[in-house]
Amino acid sequence: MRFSLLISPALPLLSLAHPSQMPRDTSSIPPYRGPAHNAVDSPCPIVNAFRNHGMIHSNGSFITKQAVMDAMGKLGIDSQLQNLLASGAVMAGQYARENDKATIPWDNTPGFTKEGEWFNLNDLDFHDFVEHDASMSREDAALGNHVEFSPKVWSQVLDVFEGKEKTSIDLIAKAMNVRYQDSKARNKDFKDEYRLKTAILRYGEQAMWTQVLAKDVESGEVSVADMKLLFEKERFPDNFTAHPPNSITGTTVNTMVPELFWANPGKGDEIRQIGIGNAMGFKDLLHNVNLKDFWHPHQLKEKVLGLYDEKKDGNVPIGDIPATDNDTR
Ligand SMILES: *[C@@H]1O[C@H](CO)[C@@H](O)[C@H](O)[C@H]1NC(C)=O
Ligand SMILES: CC(=O)N[C@H]1CO[C@H](CO)[C@@H](O)[C@@H]1O
Repeated sequence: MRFSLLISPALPLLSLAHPSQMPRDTSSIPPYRGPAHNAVDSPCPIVNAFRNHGMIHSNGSFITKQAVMDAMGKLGIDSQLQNLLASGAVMAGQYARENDKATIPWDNTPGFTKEGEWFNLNDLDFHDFVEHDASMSREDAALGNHVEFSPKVWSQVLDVFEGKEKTSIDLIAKAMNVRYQDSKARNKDFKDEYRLKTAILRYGEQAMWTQVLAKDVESGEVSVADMKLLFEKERFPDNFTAHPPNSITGTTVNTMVPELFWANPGKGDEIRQIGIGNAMGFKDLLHNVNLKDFWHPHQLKEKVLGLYDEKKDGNVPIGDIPATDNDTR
């Protein structure tokens, strides 16, 4: 099964060996040195960790697309996925500057441009573009500070990992649901704002940090201590050995996203909220949208509605979503 949402797995690996058989790069991550005194923050622990390790400017300002791509490369992320993620950051920067943090003009989304290929870390704060509700470690924008790490929000996640040494797909999915339910219960904007793109970002993010920190990219098993270091201190573990080049790709991420989704005890509720209909299935949907649609939400919506229409002919794929919603908390 191939999921083309984040990326199509087209780039041939440059090396003949499978990445997991190559020696890990033990020297690529510079030591932690903390943010500069005038540093700006993003709501993303990994990007802040790049800053804190001096992999991008330690003040978080004027980060070129290439600089953040190089930093991702050092974690073993391949160039296509680097490009997708960095493009999103650059676009968030364009929105933030052009719209002065006003409403996002969803229907006039600019394309990928060559101009302005840089961003500030705090451009990613722009609510509901990259930054989203039901984060694992930040409060919702409507409820408080959506940029800084929130010990209160994070404690909900930690409760799920209580007494465990390692994370797993099941535990991460469970923690995601706890955050989803909390956000839904407390945030009056949730019903309007939590949609397909939010879900894809949320699941994609969990796949990303998990794969960066895990010994085995697709296992979902990360030392809970390392996870805490990343979220709480925004740093990589000491003596962190990053994966070799091209280990983390659109394919590895797109494989884990539906795994997390299936494992989520609240997926029935989430499917209804994101409006893709019970029967269609998240997996089926991921298979049918692509990179360009993703950063162009208007097109994404059209595509989803188009798909939904096509499926109304009675030939509805059931996907792997169980018929009965297991909508427990
Ligand atoms: C941040 O650091 C970069 C690179 O050293 C520099 O060009 C830029 O002026 C700094 N920005 C601020 C706001 O200090
Ligand atoms: C296990 C290991 O290699 N530990 C080393 C981690 O890095 C510090 C210096 O930053 C060394 O002192 C440790 O020996």
